[in-house]
Amino acid sequence: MRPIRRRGWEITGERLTPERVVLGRRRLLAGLAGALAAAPPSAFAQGRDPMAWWEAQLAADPTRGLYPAPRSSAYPLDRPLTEPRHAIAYNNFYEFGAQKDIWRTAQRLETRPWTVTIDGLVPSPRTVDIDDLIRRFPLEERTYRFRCVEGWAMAVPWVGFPLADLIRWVEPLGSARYVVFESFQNPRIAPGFRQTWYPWPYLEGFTLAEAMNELSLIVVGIYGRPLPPQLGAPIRVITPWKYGFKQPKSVVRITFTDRRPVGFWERLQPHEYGFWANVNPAVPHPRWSQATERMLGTDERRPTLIWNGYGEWVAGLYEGLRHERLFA
Ligand SMILES: Nc1nc2c(c(=O)[nH]1)N[C@H]1C(S)=C(S)[C@@H](COP(=O)(O)O)O[C@H]1N2
Ligand SMILES: [Mo]
Repeated sequence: MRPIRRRGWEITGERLTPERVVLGRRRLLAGLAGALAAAPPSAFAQGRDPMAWWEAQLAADPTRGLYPAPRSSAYPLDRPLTEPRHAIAYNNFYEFGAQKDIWRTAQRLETRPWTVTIDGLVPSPRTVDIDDLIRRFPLEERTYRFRCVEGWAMAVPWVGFPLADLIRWVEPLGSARYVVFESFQNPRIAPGFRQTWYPWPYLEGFTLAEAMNELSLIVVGIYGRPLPPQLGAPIRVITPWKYGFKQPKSVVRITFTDRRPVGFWERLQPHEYGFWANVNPAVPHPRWSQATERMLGTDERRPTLIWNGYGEWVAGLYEGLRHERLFA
């Protein structure tokens, strides 16, 4: 944990590790003990190269034959793609720890067998095997910008299918107004669950209109391959106009509901994180400016784009909602 020595405006959120709660000393010590106890004993012996790990996993992945997926030209980028080695080694995945280098611990995630339960306000709740789910919809590749609320950003080719396709398949009841995504919860493999002050499981939700937007993607791959565990294998959500914390990894449950969900970070720090969390350079986080962002793997800072540059697709979703806290 880093103490805050300067005011938020003078330092970026990234350096403040902002998504961490300001913990009491006792909790901090308990957390450290838990993390040490759960550290894989042979972690160092297993190698320090995340690309090599990823390579090794591919051979066993039952969906590898679905790649490469055709790239959609509808979502051009205004910047170079982030190099894979940076995107796969600088992550937020609090189940595996609150540092950015959790990639190695995340290799403990067992991504097969894996099922996703779809329930709530649907005519027929179901639990589907991940490989059946992935094969049900045609995969495509899309290059998207990605922006973490901490001030770092990347541009990556995701592989997946529109969330709208899944929703049309499930045909939620007319009373459904939100869709909620819940991440895996297995304390046996992930040390973060011992940090009991976090409101596990990680979950986030969207209005049905947001979820049906053509940009909303169910993601199963990146850079022409299945996702590595640290990026949320075997299945995650991407809504590129929102801050990264709105986009749960390693999803096991998709629930349709008529009640607005309170997400993981909103539950933890409601004065800092809200339901909408749309990217906006003009609305600072309570502890730092959002005017610029750093591209992963570089020292380059770029101006943050309103709606992360996706206003053409999504601004209309929020007309008439100006009284809401749309940008935090
Ligand atoms: N289950 C889960 N999903 C999560 C998180 C997390 O800690 N746990 N972190 C979120 C945050 S804050 C960000 S910025 C992105 C990071 O995605 P990446 O590591 O693939 O870049 O994942 C989001 N989804
Ligand atoms: Mo984030």
